[in-house]
Amino acid sequence: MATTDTRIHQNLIAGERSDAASGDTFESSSPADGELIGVYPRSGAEDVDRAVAAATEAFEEWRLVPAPKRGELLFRFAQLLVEHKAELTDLMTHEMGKVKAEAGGDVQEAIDMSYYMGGEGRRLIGQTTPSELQNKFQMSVRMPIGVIGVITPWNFPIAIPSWKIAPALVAGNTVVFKPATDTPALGQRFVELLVEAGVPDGVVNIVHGGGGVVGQRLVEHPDVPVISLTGSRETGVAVLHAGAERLKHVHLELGGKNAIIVMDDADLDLALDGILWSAFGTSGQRCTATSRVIVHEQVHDELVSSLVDRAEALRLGPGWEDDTDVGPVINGAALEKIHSYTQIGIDEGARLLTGGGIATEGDLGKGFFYRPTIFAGVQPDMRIAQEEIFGPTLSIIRVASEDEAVRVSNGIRYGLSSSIFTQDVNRAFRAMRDLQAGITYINAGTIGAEVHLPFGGVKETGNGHREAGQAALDVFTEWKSVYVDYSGTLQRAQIDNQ
Ligand code: UN1
Repeated sequence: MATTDTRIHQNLIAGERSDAASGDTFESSSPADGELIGVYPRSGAEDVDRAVAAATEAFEEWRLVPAPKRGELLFRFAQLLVEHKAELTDLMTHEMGKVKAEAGGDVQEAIDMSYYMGGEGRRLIGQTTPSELQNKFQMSVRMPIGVIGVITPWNFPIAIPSWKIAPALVAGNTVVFKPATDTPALGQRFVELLVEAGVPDGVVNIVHGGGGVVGQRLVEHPDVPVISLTGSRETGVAVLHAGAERLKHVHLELGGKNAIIVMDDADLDLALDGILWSAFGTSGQRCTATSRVIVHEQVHDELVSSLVDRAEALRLGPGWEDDTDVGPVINGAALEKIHSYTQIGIDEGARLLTGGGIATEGDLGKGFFYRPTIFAGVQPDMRIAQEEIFGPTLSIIRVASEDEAVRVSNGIRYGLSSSIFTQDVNRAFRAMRDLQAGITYINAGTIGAEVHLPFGGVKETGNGHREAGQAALDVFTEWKSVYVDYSGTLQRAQIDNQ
């Protein structure tokens, strides 16, 4: 099977494949069973420099390709993703670990984004406005910026690169792409399909390697004016600091500690479905995952007991098996971190209702599996209710009112996604207004964003930018205002119109 071949891979720079200048490599292996997926270059600063030089050179032609043509390339890419969906889905279950249905959804999100951004090639809409003077015309247009440094995480290894690379390309920029070291094979396939779709040499370059070296050099490189990063809060802060020296545009998509509120009038079966899906889908490794449930005391006991039953019925296993509900977590360090939070929760006095352990029976012992974990009796200020664990760990917080529920939901440093289950339309609208988050769901869990609306968070989830939708273009373009005076005389704005 192609996905189990041990193949040696290379960077792609200026349309040519190359090893790291140092010759160093690293391996990608499956979190489900340790199978070797591939060997990739462990690149260094000089490899990044070559890629940036190639992207800088390619920018001069690419920015002049008419935007509809750039969009057509994305349509071809989307079509190739459709054709390769099964292969990419299978590879994702092996390399990243998520279950088949979710892996297919990840690829589908990239298909949707590529079609959506392809269509932007015929829009990229600016504004025309009247002038305050006669015989003068004015408009604003979006301009490409240059070389975009794209640094992506392993949890959405096909979708997230598309969120950044598709808008970057349609707007006329070129790209140096560093995929996560846990999912290089998927990053590589993504770029190979772009090449097959006809992306010119140097327009998209991939440089494999660690964040400390490749990412760092990209962030510091004087010829990379924009960095788009999805990652941890800590990495985001470091990138922002490093980019500040050159006044770079730094687009950050960081953590979450998202809550589902369940009110006393909620459809509890629906809420249970939403919680299970949002808390344990992708083994909780989404920035939009639900890690807190804030439940009204009237329905607390009923909800919690059904939730525990349903969580215990989830089957752990490799993502490629049809009956797996929950796949592995990404690596040994993640497993340890997640497990350490179980001890933290116990030490803080929360009640561990289920899970809380590493699963090792049978073949699970070959991978990084953690049991779906539920704590009750959680206080809003406990570390397990404040810090992003990025695993299948859920904290239940009991509240007495809608006000308290909203206050607790907001009482964190992050602000990505939020949700309320209620049948009361007035409550739903108040929640829409009052929940401090970039995304609010009514009667649905905290995951399920679509590509044509802005995606991102408030507070420390980011720095104000958005991905997806038209909003993404703001990251990858600069506005230029153009004034055309056809009066043949000097007309002074703010003076000659008096
Ligand atoms: C992420 O977790 O980094 O809404 C992205 C969702 C997905 C995207 C998640 N469409 O959960």
